[in-house]
Amino acid sequence: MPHESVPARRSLLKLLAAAPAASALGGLATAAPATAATAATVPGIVKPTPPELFTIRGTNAESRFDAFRSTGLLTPTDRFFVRNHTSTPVLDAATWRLTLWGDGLHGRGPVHLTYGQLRDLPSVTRTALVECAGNGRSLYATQQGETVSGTAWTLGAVGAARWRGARLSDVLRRAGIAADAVDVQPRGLDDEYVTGGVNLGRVRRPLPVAKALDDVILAYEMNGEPLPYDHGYPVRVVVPSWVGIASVKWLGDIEVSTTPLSSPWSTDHYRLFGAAHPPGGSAPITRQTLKSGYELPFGTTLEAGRVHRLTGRAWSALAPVRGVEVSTDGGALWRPARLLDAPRRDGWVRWTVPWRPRRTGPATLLSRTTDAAGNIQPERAVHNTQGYLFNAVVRHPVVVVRDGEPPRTFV
Ligand SMILES: Nc1nc2c(c(=O)[nH]1)N[C@H]1C(S)=C(S)[C@@H](COP(=O)(O)O)O[C@H]1N2
Ligand SMILES: [Mo]
Repeated sequence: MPHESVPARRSLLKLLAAAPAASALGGLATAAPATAATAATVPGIVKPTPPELFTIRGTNAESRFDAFRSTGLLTPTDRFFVRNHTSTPVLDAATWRLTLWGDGLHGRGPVHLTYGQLRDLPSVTRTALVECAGNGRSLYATQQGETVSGTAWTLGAVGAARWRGARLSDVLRRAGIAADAVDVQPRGLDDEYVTGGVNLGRVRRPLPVAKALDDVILAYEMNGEPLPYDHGYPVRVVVPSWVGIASVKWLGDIEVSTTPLSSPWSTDHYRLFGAAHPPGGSAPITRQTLKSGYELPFGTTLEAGRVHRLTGRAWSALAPVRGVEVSTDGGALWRPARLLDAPRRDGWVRWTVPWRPRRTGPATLLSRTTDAAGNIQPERAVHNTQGYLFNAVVRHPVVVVRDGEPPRTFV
């Protein structure tokens, strides 16, 4: 467990990163923690992102999938991926307001809610994964030889947390949502996003009323603590089973509309474009897909002649996981892995399989999820130009070495 071997400096950073808790309870000043001078930070991300837990990709921090090995069903904040279009704003719950507005409200005028008023509404607690639509994107290139644009995630743009908050449906009803409202559009308080010289405005994406009234949460707690700054403090949207972009962080306002809404995040991005898709692109993507992965670094070494207890995770946004099969010989022979958790919706299951490699040299480990709706990870994912929804079986390279050879990592 590499994260536990790093000495005291980390505990100090953890304390600093826990600042939202103090500010929510005691009204302390909410200045950004003074971690900028340490190596383990990324500009724009407040919490430490040490290399044993994260891979930095621009303004984003990808979780190392092998760092999930020592965790349970929930992903601790210290290793939960961060996807920021710009940078984490350090907001103050005491002055925060949520504004609901638009022609889809009875009263027409805007409605405001304070943090206290939101917390006074009945709360719900549920586990849900947040997973970027582009999780696994780099595998389109490395595994399928296809060109895609966007952040080159491997498998670590996903995490599971226990979210507590108010139901979006309660908030919408309280604000007076009209019967003929069709879309709502949450928007973040982070900076406007400028890309290729074009200002796309603040991060926002329409959500159909049917989903908004179903199981969406306005979350103020993550794993029993106030939301960390990087994950949306003081309030974020959590849209279970949908692509991560729907779960808007640092929520500031929600437009409620009787006509369909759009944003660059539902028109130019987060649709499927390419030869296999309709000419103008698919409808905006909604649900995530299914995946699985080994909790090992790519290219890691394993000793020949001894039994390795390989572990991994499997998840599906479409139905509970039914089973996981693995192959340790590049896909010729498959056998079932043992599931360590009862499959449930919106979570992942841990699995394990023993492997005693005999021959030294490169080997390819594969894993394949099947879910209760009969979905199964295909051999190839259907290409789309922006590399969304990668669902294919991942070919995980390892190197088997002779007993006693010093461990090395081949990338
Ligand atoms: N306001 C705001 N919300 C946002 C984003 C953002 O940059 N700004 N990124 C989105 C994307 S693309 C993803 S995948 C998830 C990531 O959530 P996390 O950083 O808490 O893991 O947040 C979403 N919500
Ligand atoms: Mo994302």
